[in-house]
Amino acid sequence: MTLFTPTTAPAISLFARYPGNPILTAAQWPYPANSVFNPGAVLLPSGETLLLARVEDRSGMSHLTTVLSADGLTGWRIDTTPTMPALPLDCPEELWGIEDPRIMWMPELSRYAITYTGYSADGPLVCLAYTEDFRTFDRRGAILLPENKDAALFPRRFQGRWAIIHRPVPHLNAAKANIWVSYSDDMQHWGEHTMLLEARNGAFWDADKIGLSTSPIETADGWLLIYHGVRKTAGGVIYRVGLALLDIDDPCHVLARGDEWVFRPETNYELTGDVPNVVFPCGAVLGANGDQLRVYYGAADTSVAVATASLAALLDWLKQPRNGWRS
Ligand code: BMA
Repeated sequence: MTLFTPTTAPAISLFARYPGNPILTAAQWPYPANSVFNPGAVLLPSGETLLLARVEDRSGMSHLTTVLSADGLTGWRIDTTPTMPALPLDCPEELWGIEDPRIMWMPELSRYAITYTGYSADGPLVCLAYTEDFRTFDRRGAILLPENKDAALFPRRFQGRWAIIHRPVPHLNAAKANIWVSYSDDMQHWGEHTMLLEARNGAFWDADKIGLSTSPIETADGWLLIYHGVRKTAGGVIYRVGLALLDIDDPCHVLARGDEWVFRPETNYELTGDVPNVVFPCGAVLGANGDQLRVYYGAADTSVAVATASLAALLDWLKQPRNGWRS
């Protein structure tokens, strides 16, 4: 059982919202859109920040569109047509759209891997595509069975095998949804399924349902995980964000996990929208100074916002004995 120890310093000060939020909305879109949210993010070799935004069209289906900025905050250039449309005729796993991409540069493959949710007739499942340029996409189809989402790859092999984090839901109306790790020789066939983080119980902010937010972030102390927890309340669900740290050589080994959330819906654009009370990061980029992390998130399933944090401060916060850290 986890015992709860209150802190003296409010964890919320770890993240600072960009004053220009929301940075992307449907009103700016070059073609009709209902909402723009939950973008994957990557820093390109040119230094530009690329977001692959989820765009929900006016039928309710989502596709992905590339957006670029020199500083990752302003001057966003939006593709004028959907960059990665769903292809329901060729890919049945994309019947009702594609959602919530996570991006990882894979040095061994010299390509980016995009893990995203395919909304199939049998529910959400994890799909994989590769790209070199965010113009053409080499789709590899569904790599994990439904219901499953919130998947991201590690950028290199562990003892010869690739590893993926994902969030299966064991059965319809299951009481709990936890975060798992699986392994593969070829990134197509996955096994050795291992539970990584369990949703907590009772009143915890991350009771019952959790999922990975951004792709794992490599640090000197281990893999930083930013994850979301879903709290069910009488007023609806609240999506908040927490932190965990994994062993750098063994991603199944959890070094630390915070008891408290570190980011929650607070502003008008997070509290109101198509789905109120949601902050849902899918991408993070480390700035040139190697410390400032820009976390891109969907706000209320309606717009895209960004918050910054010091990577060192996040790790210091996690590396407290009360978060399970043993130095
Ligand atoms: C999750 C996903 C996200 C969405 C969130 C809040 O289950 O479907 O795409 O942002 O719910 O509605």
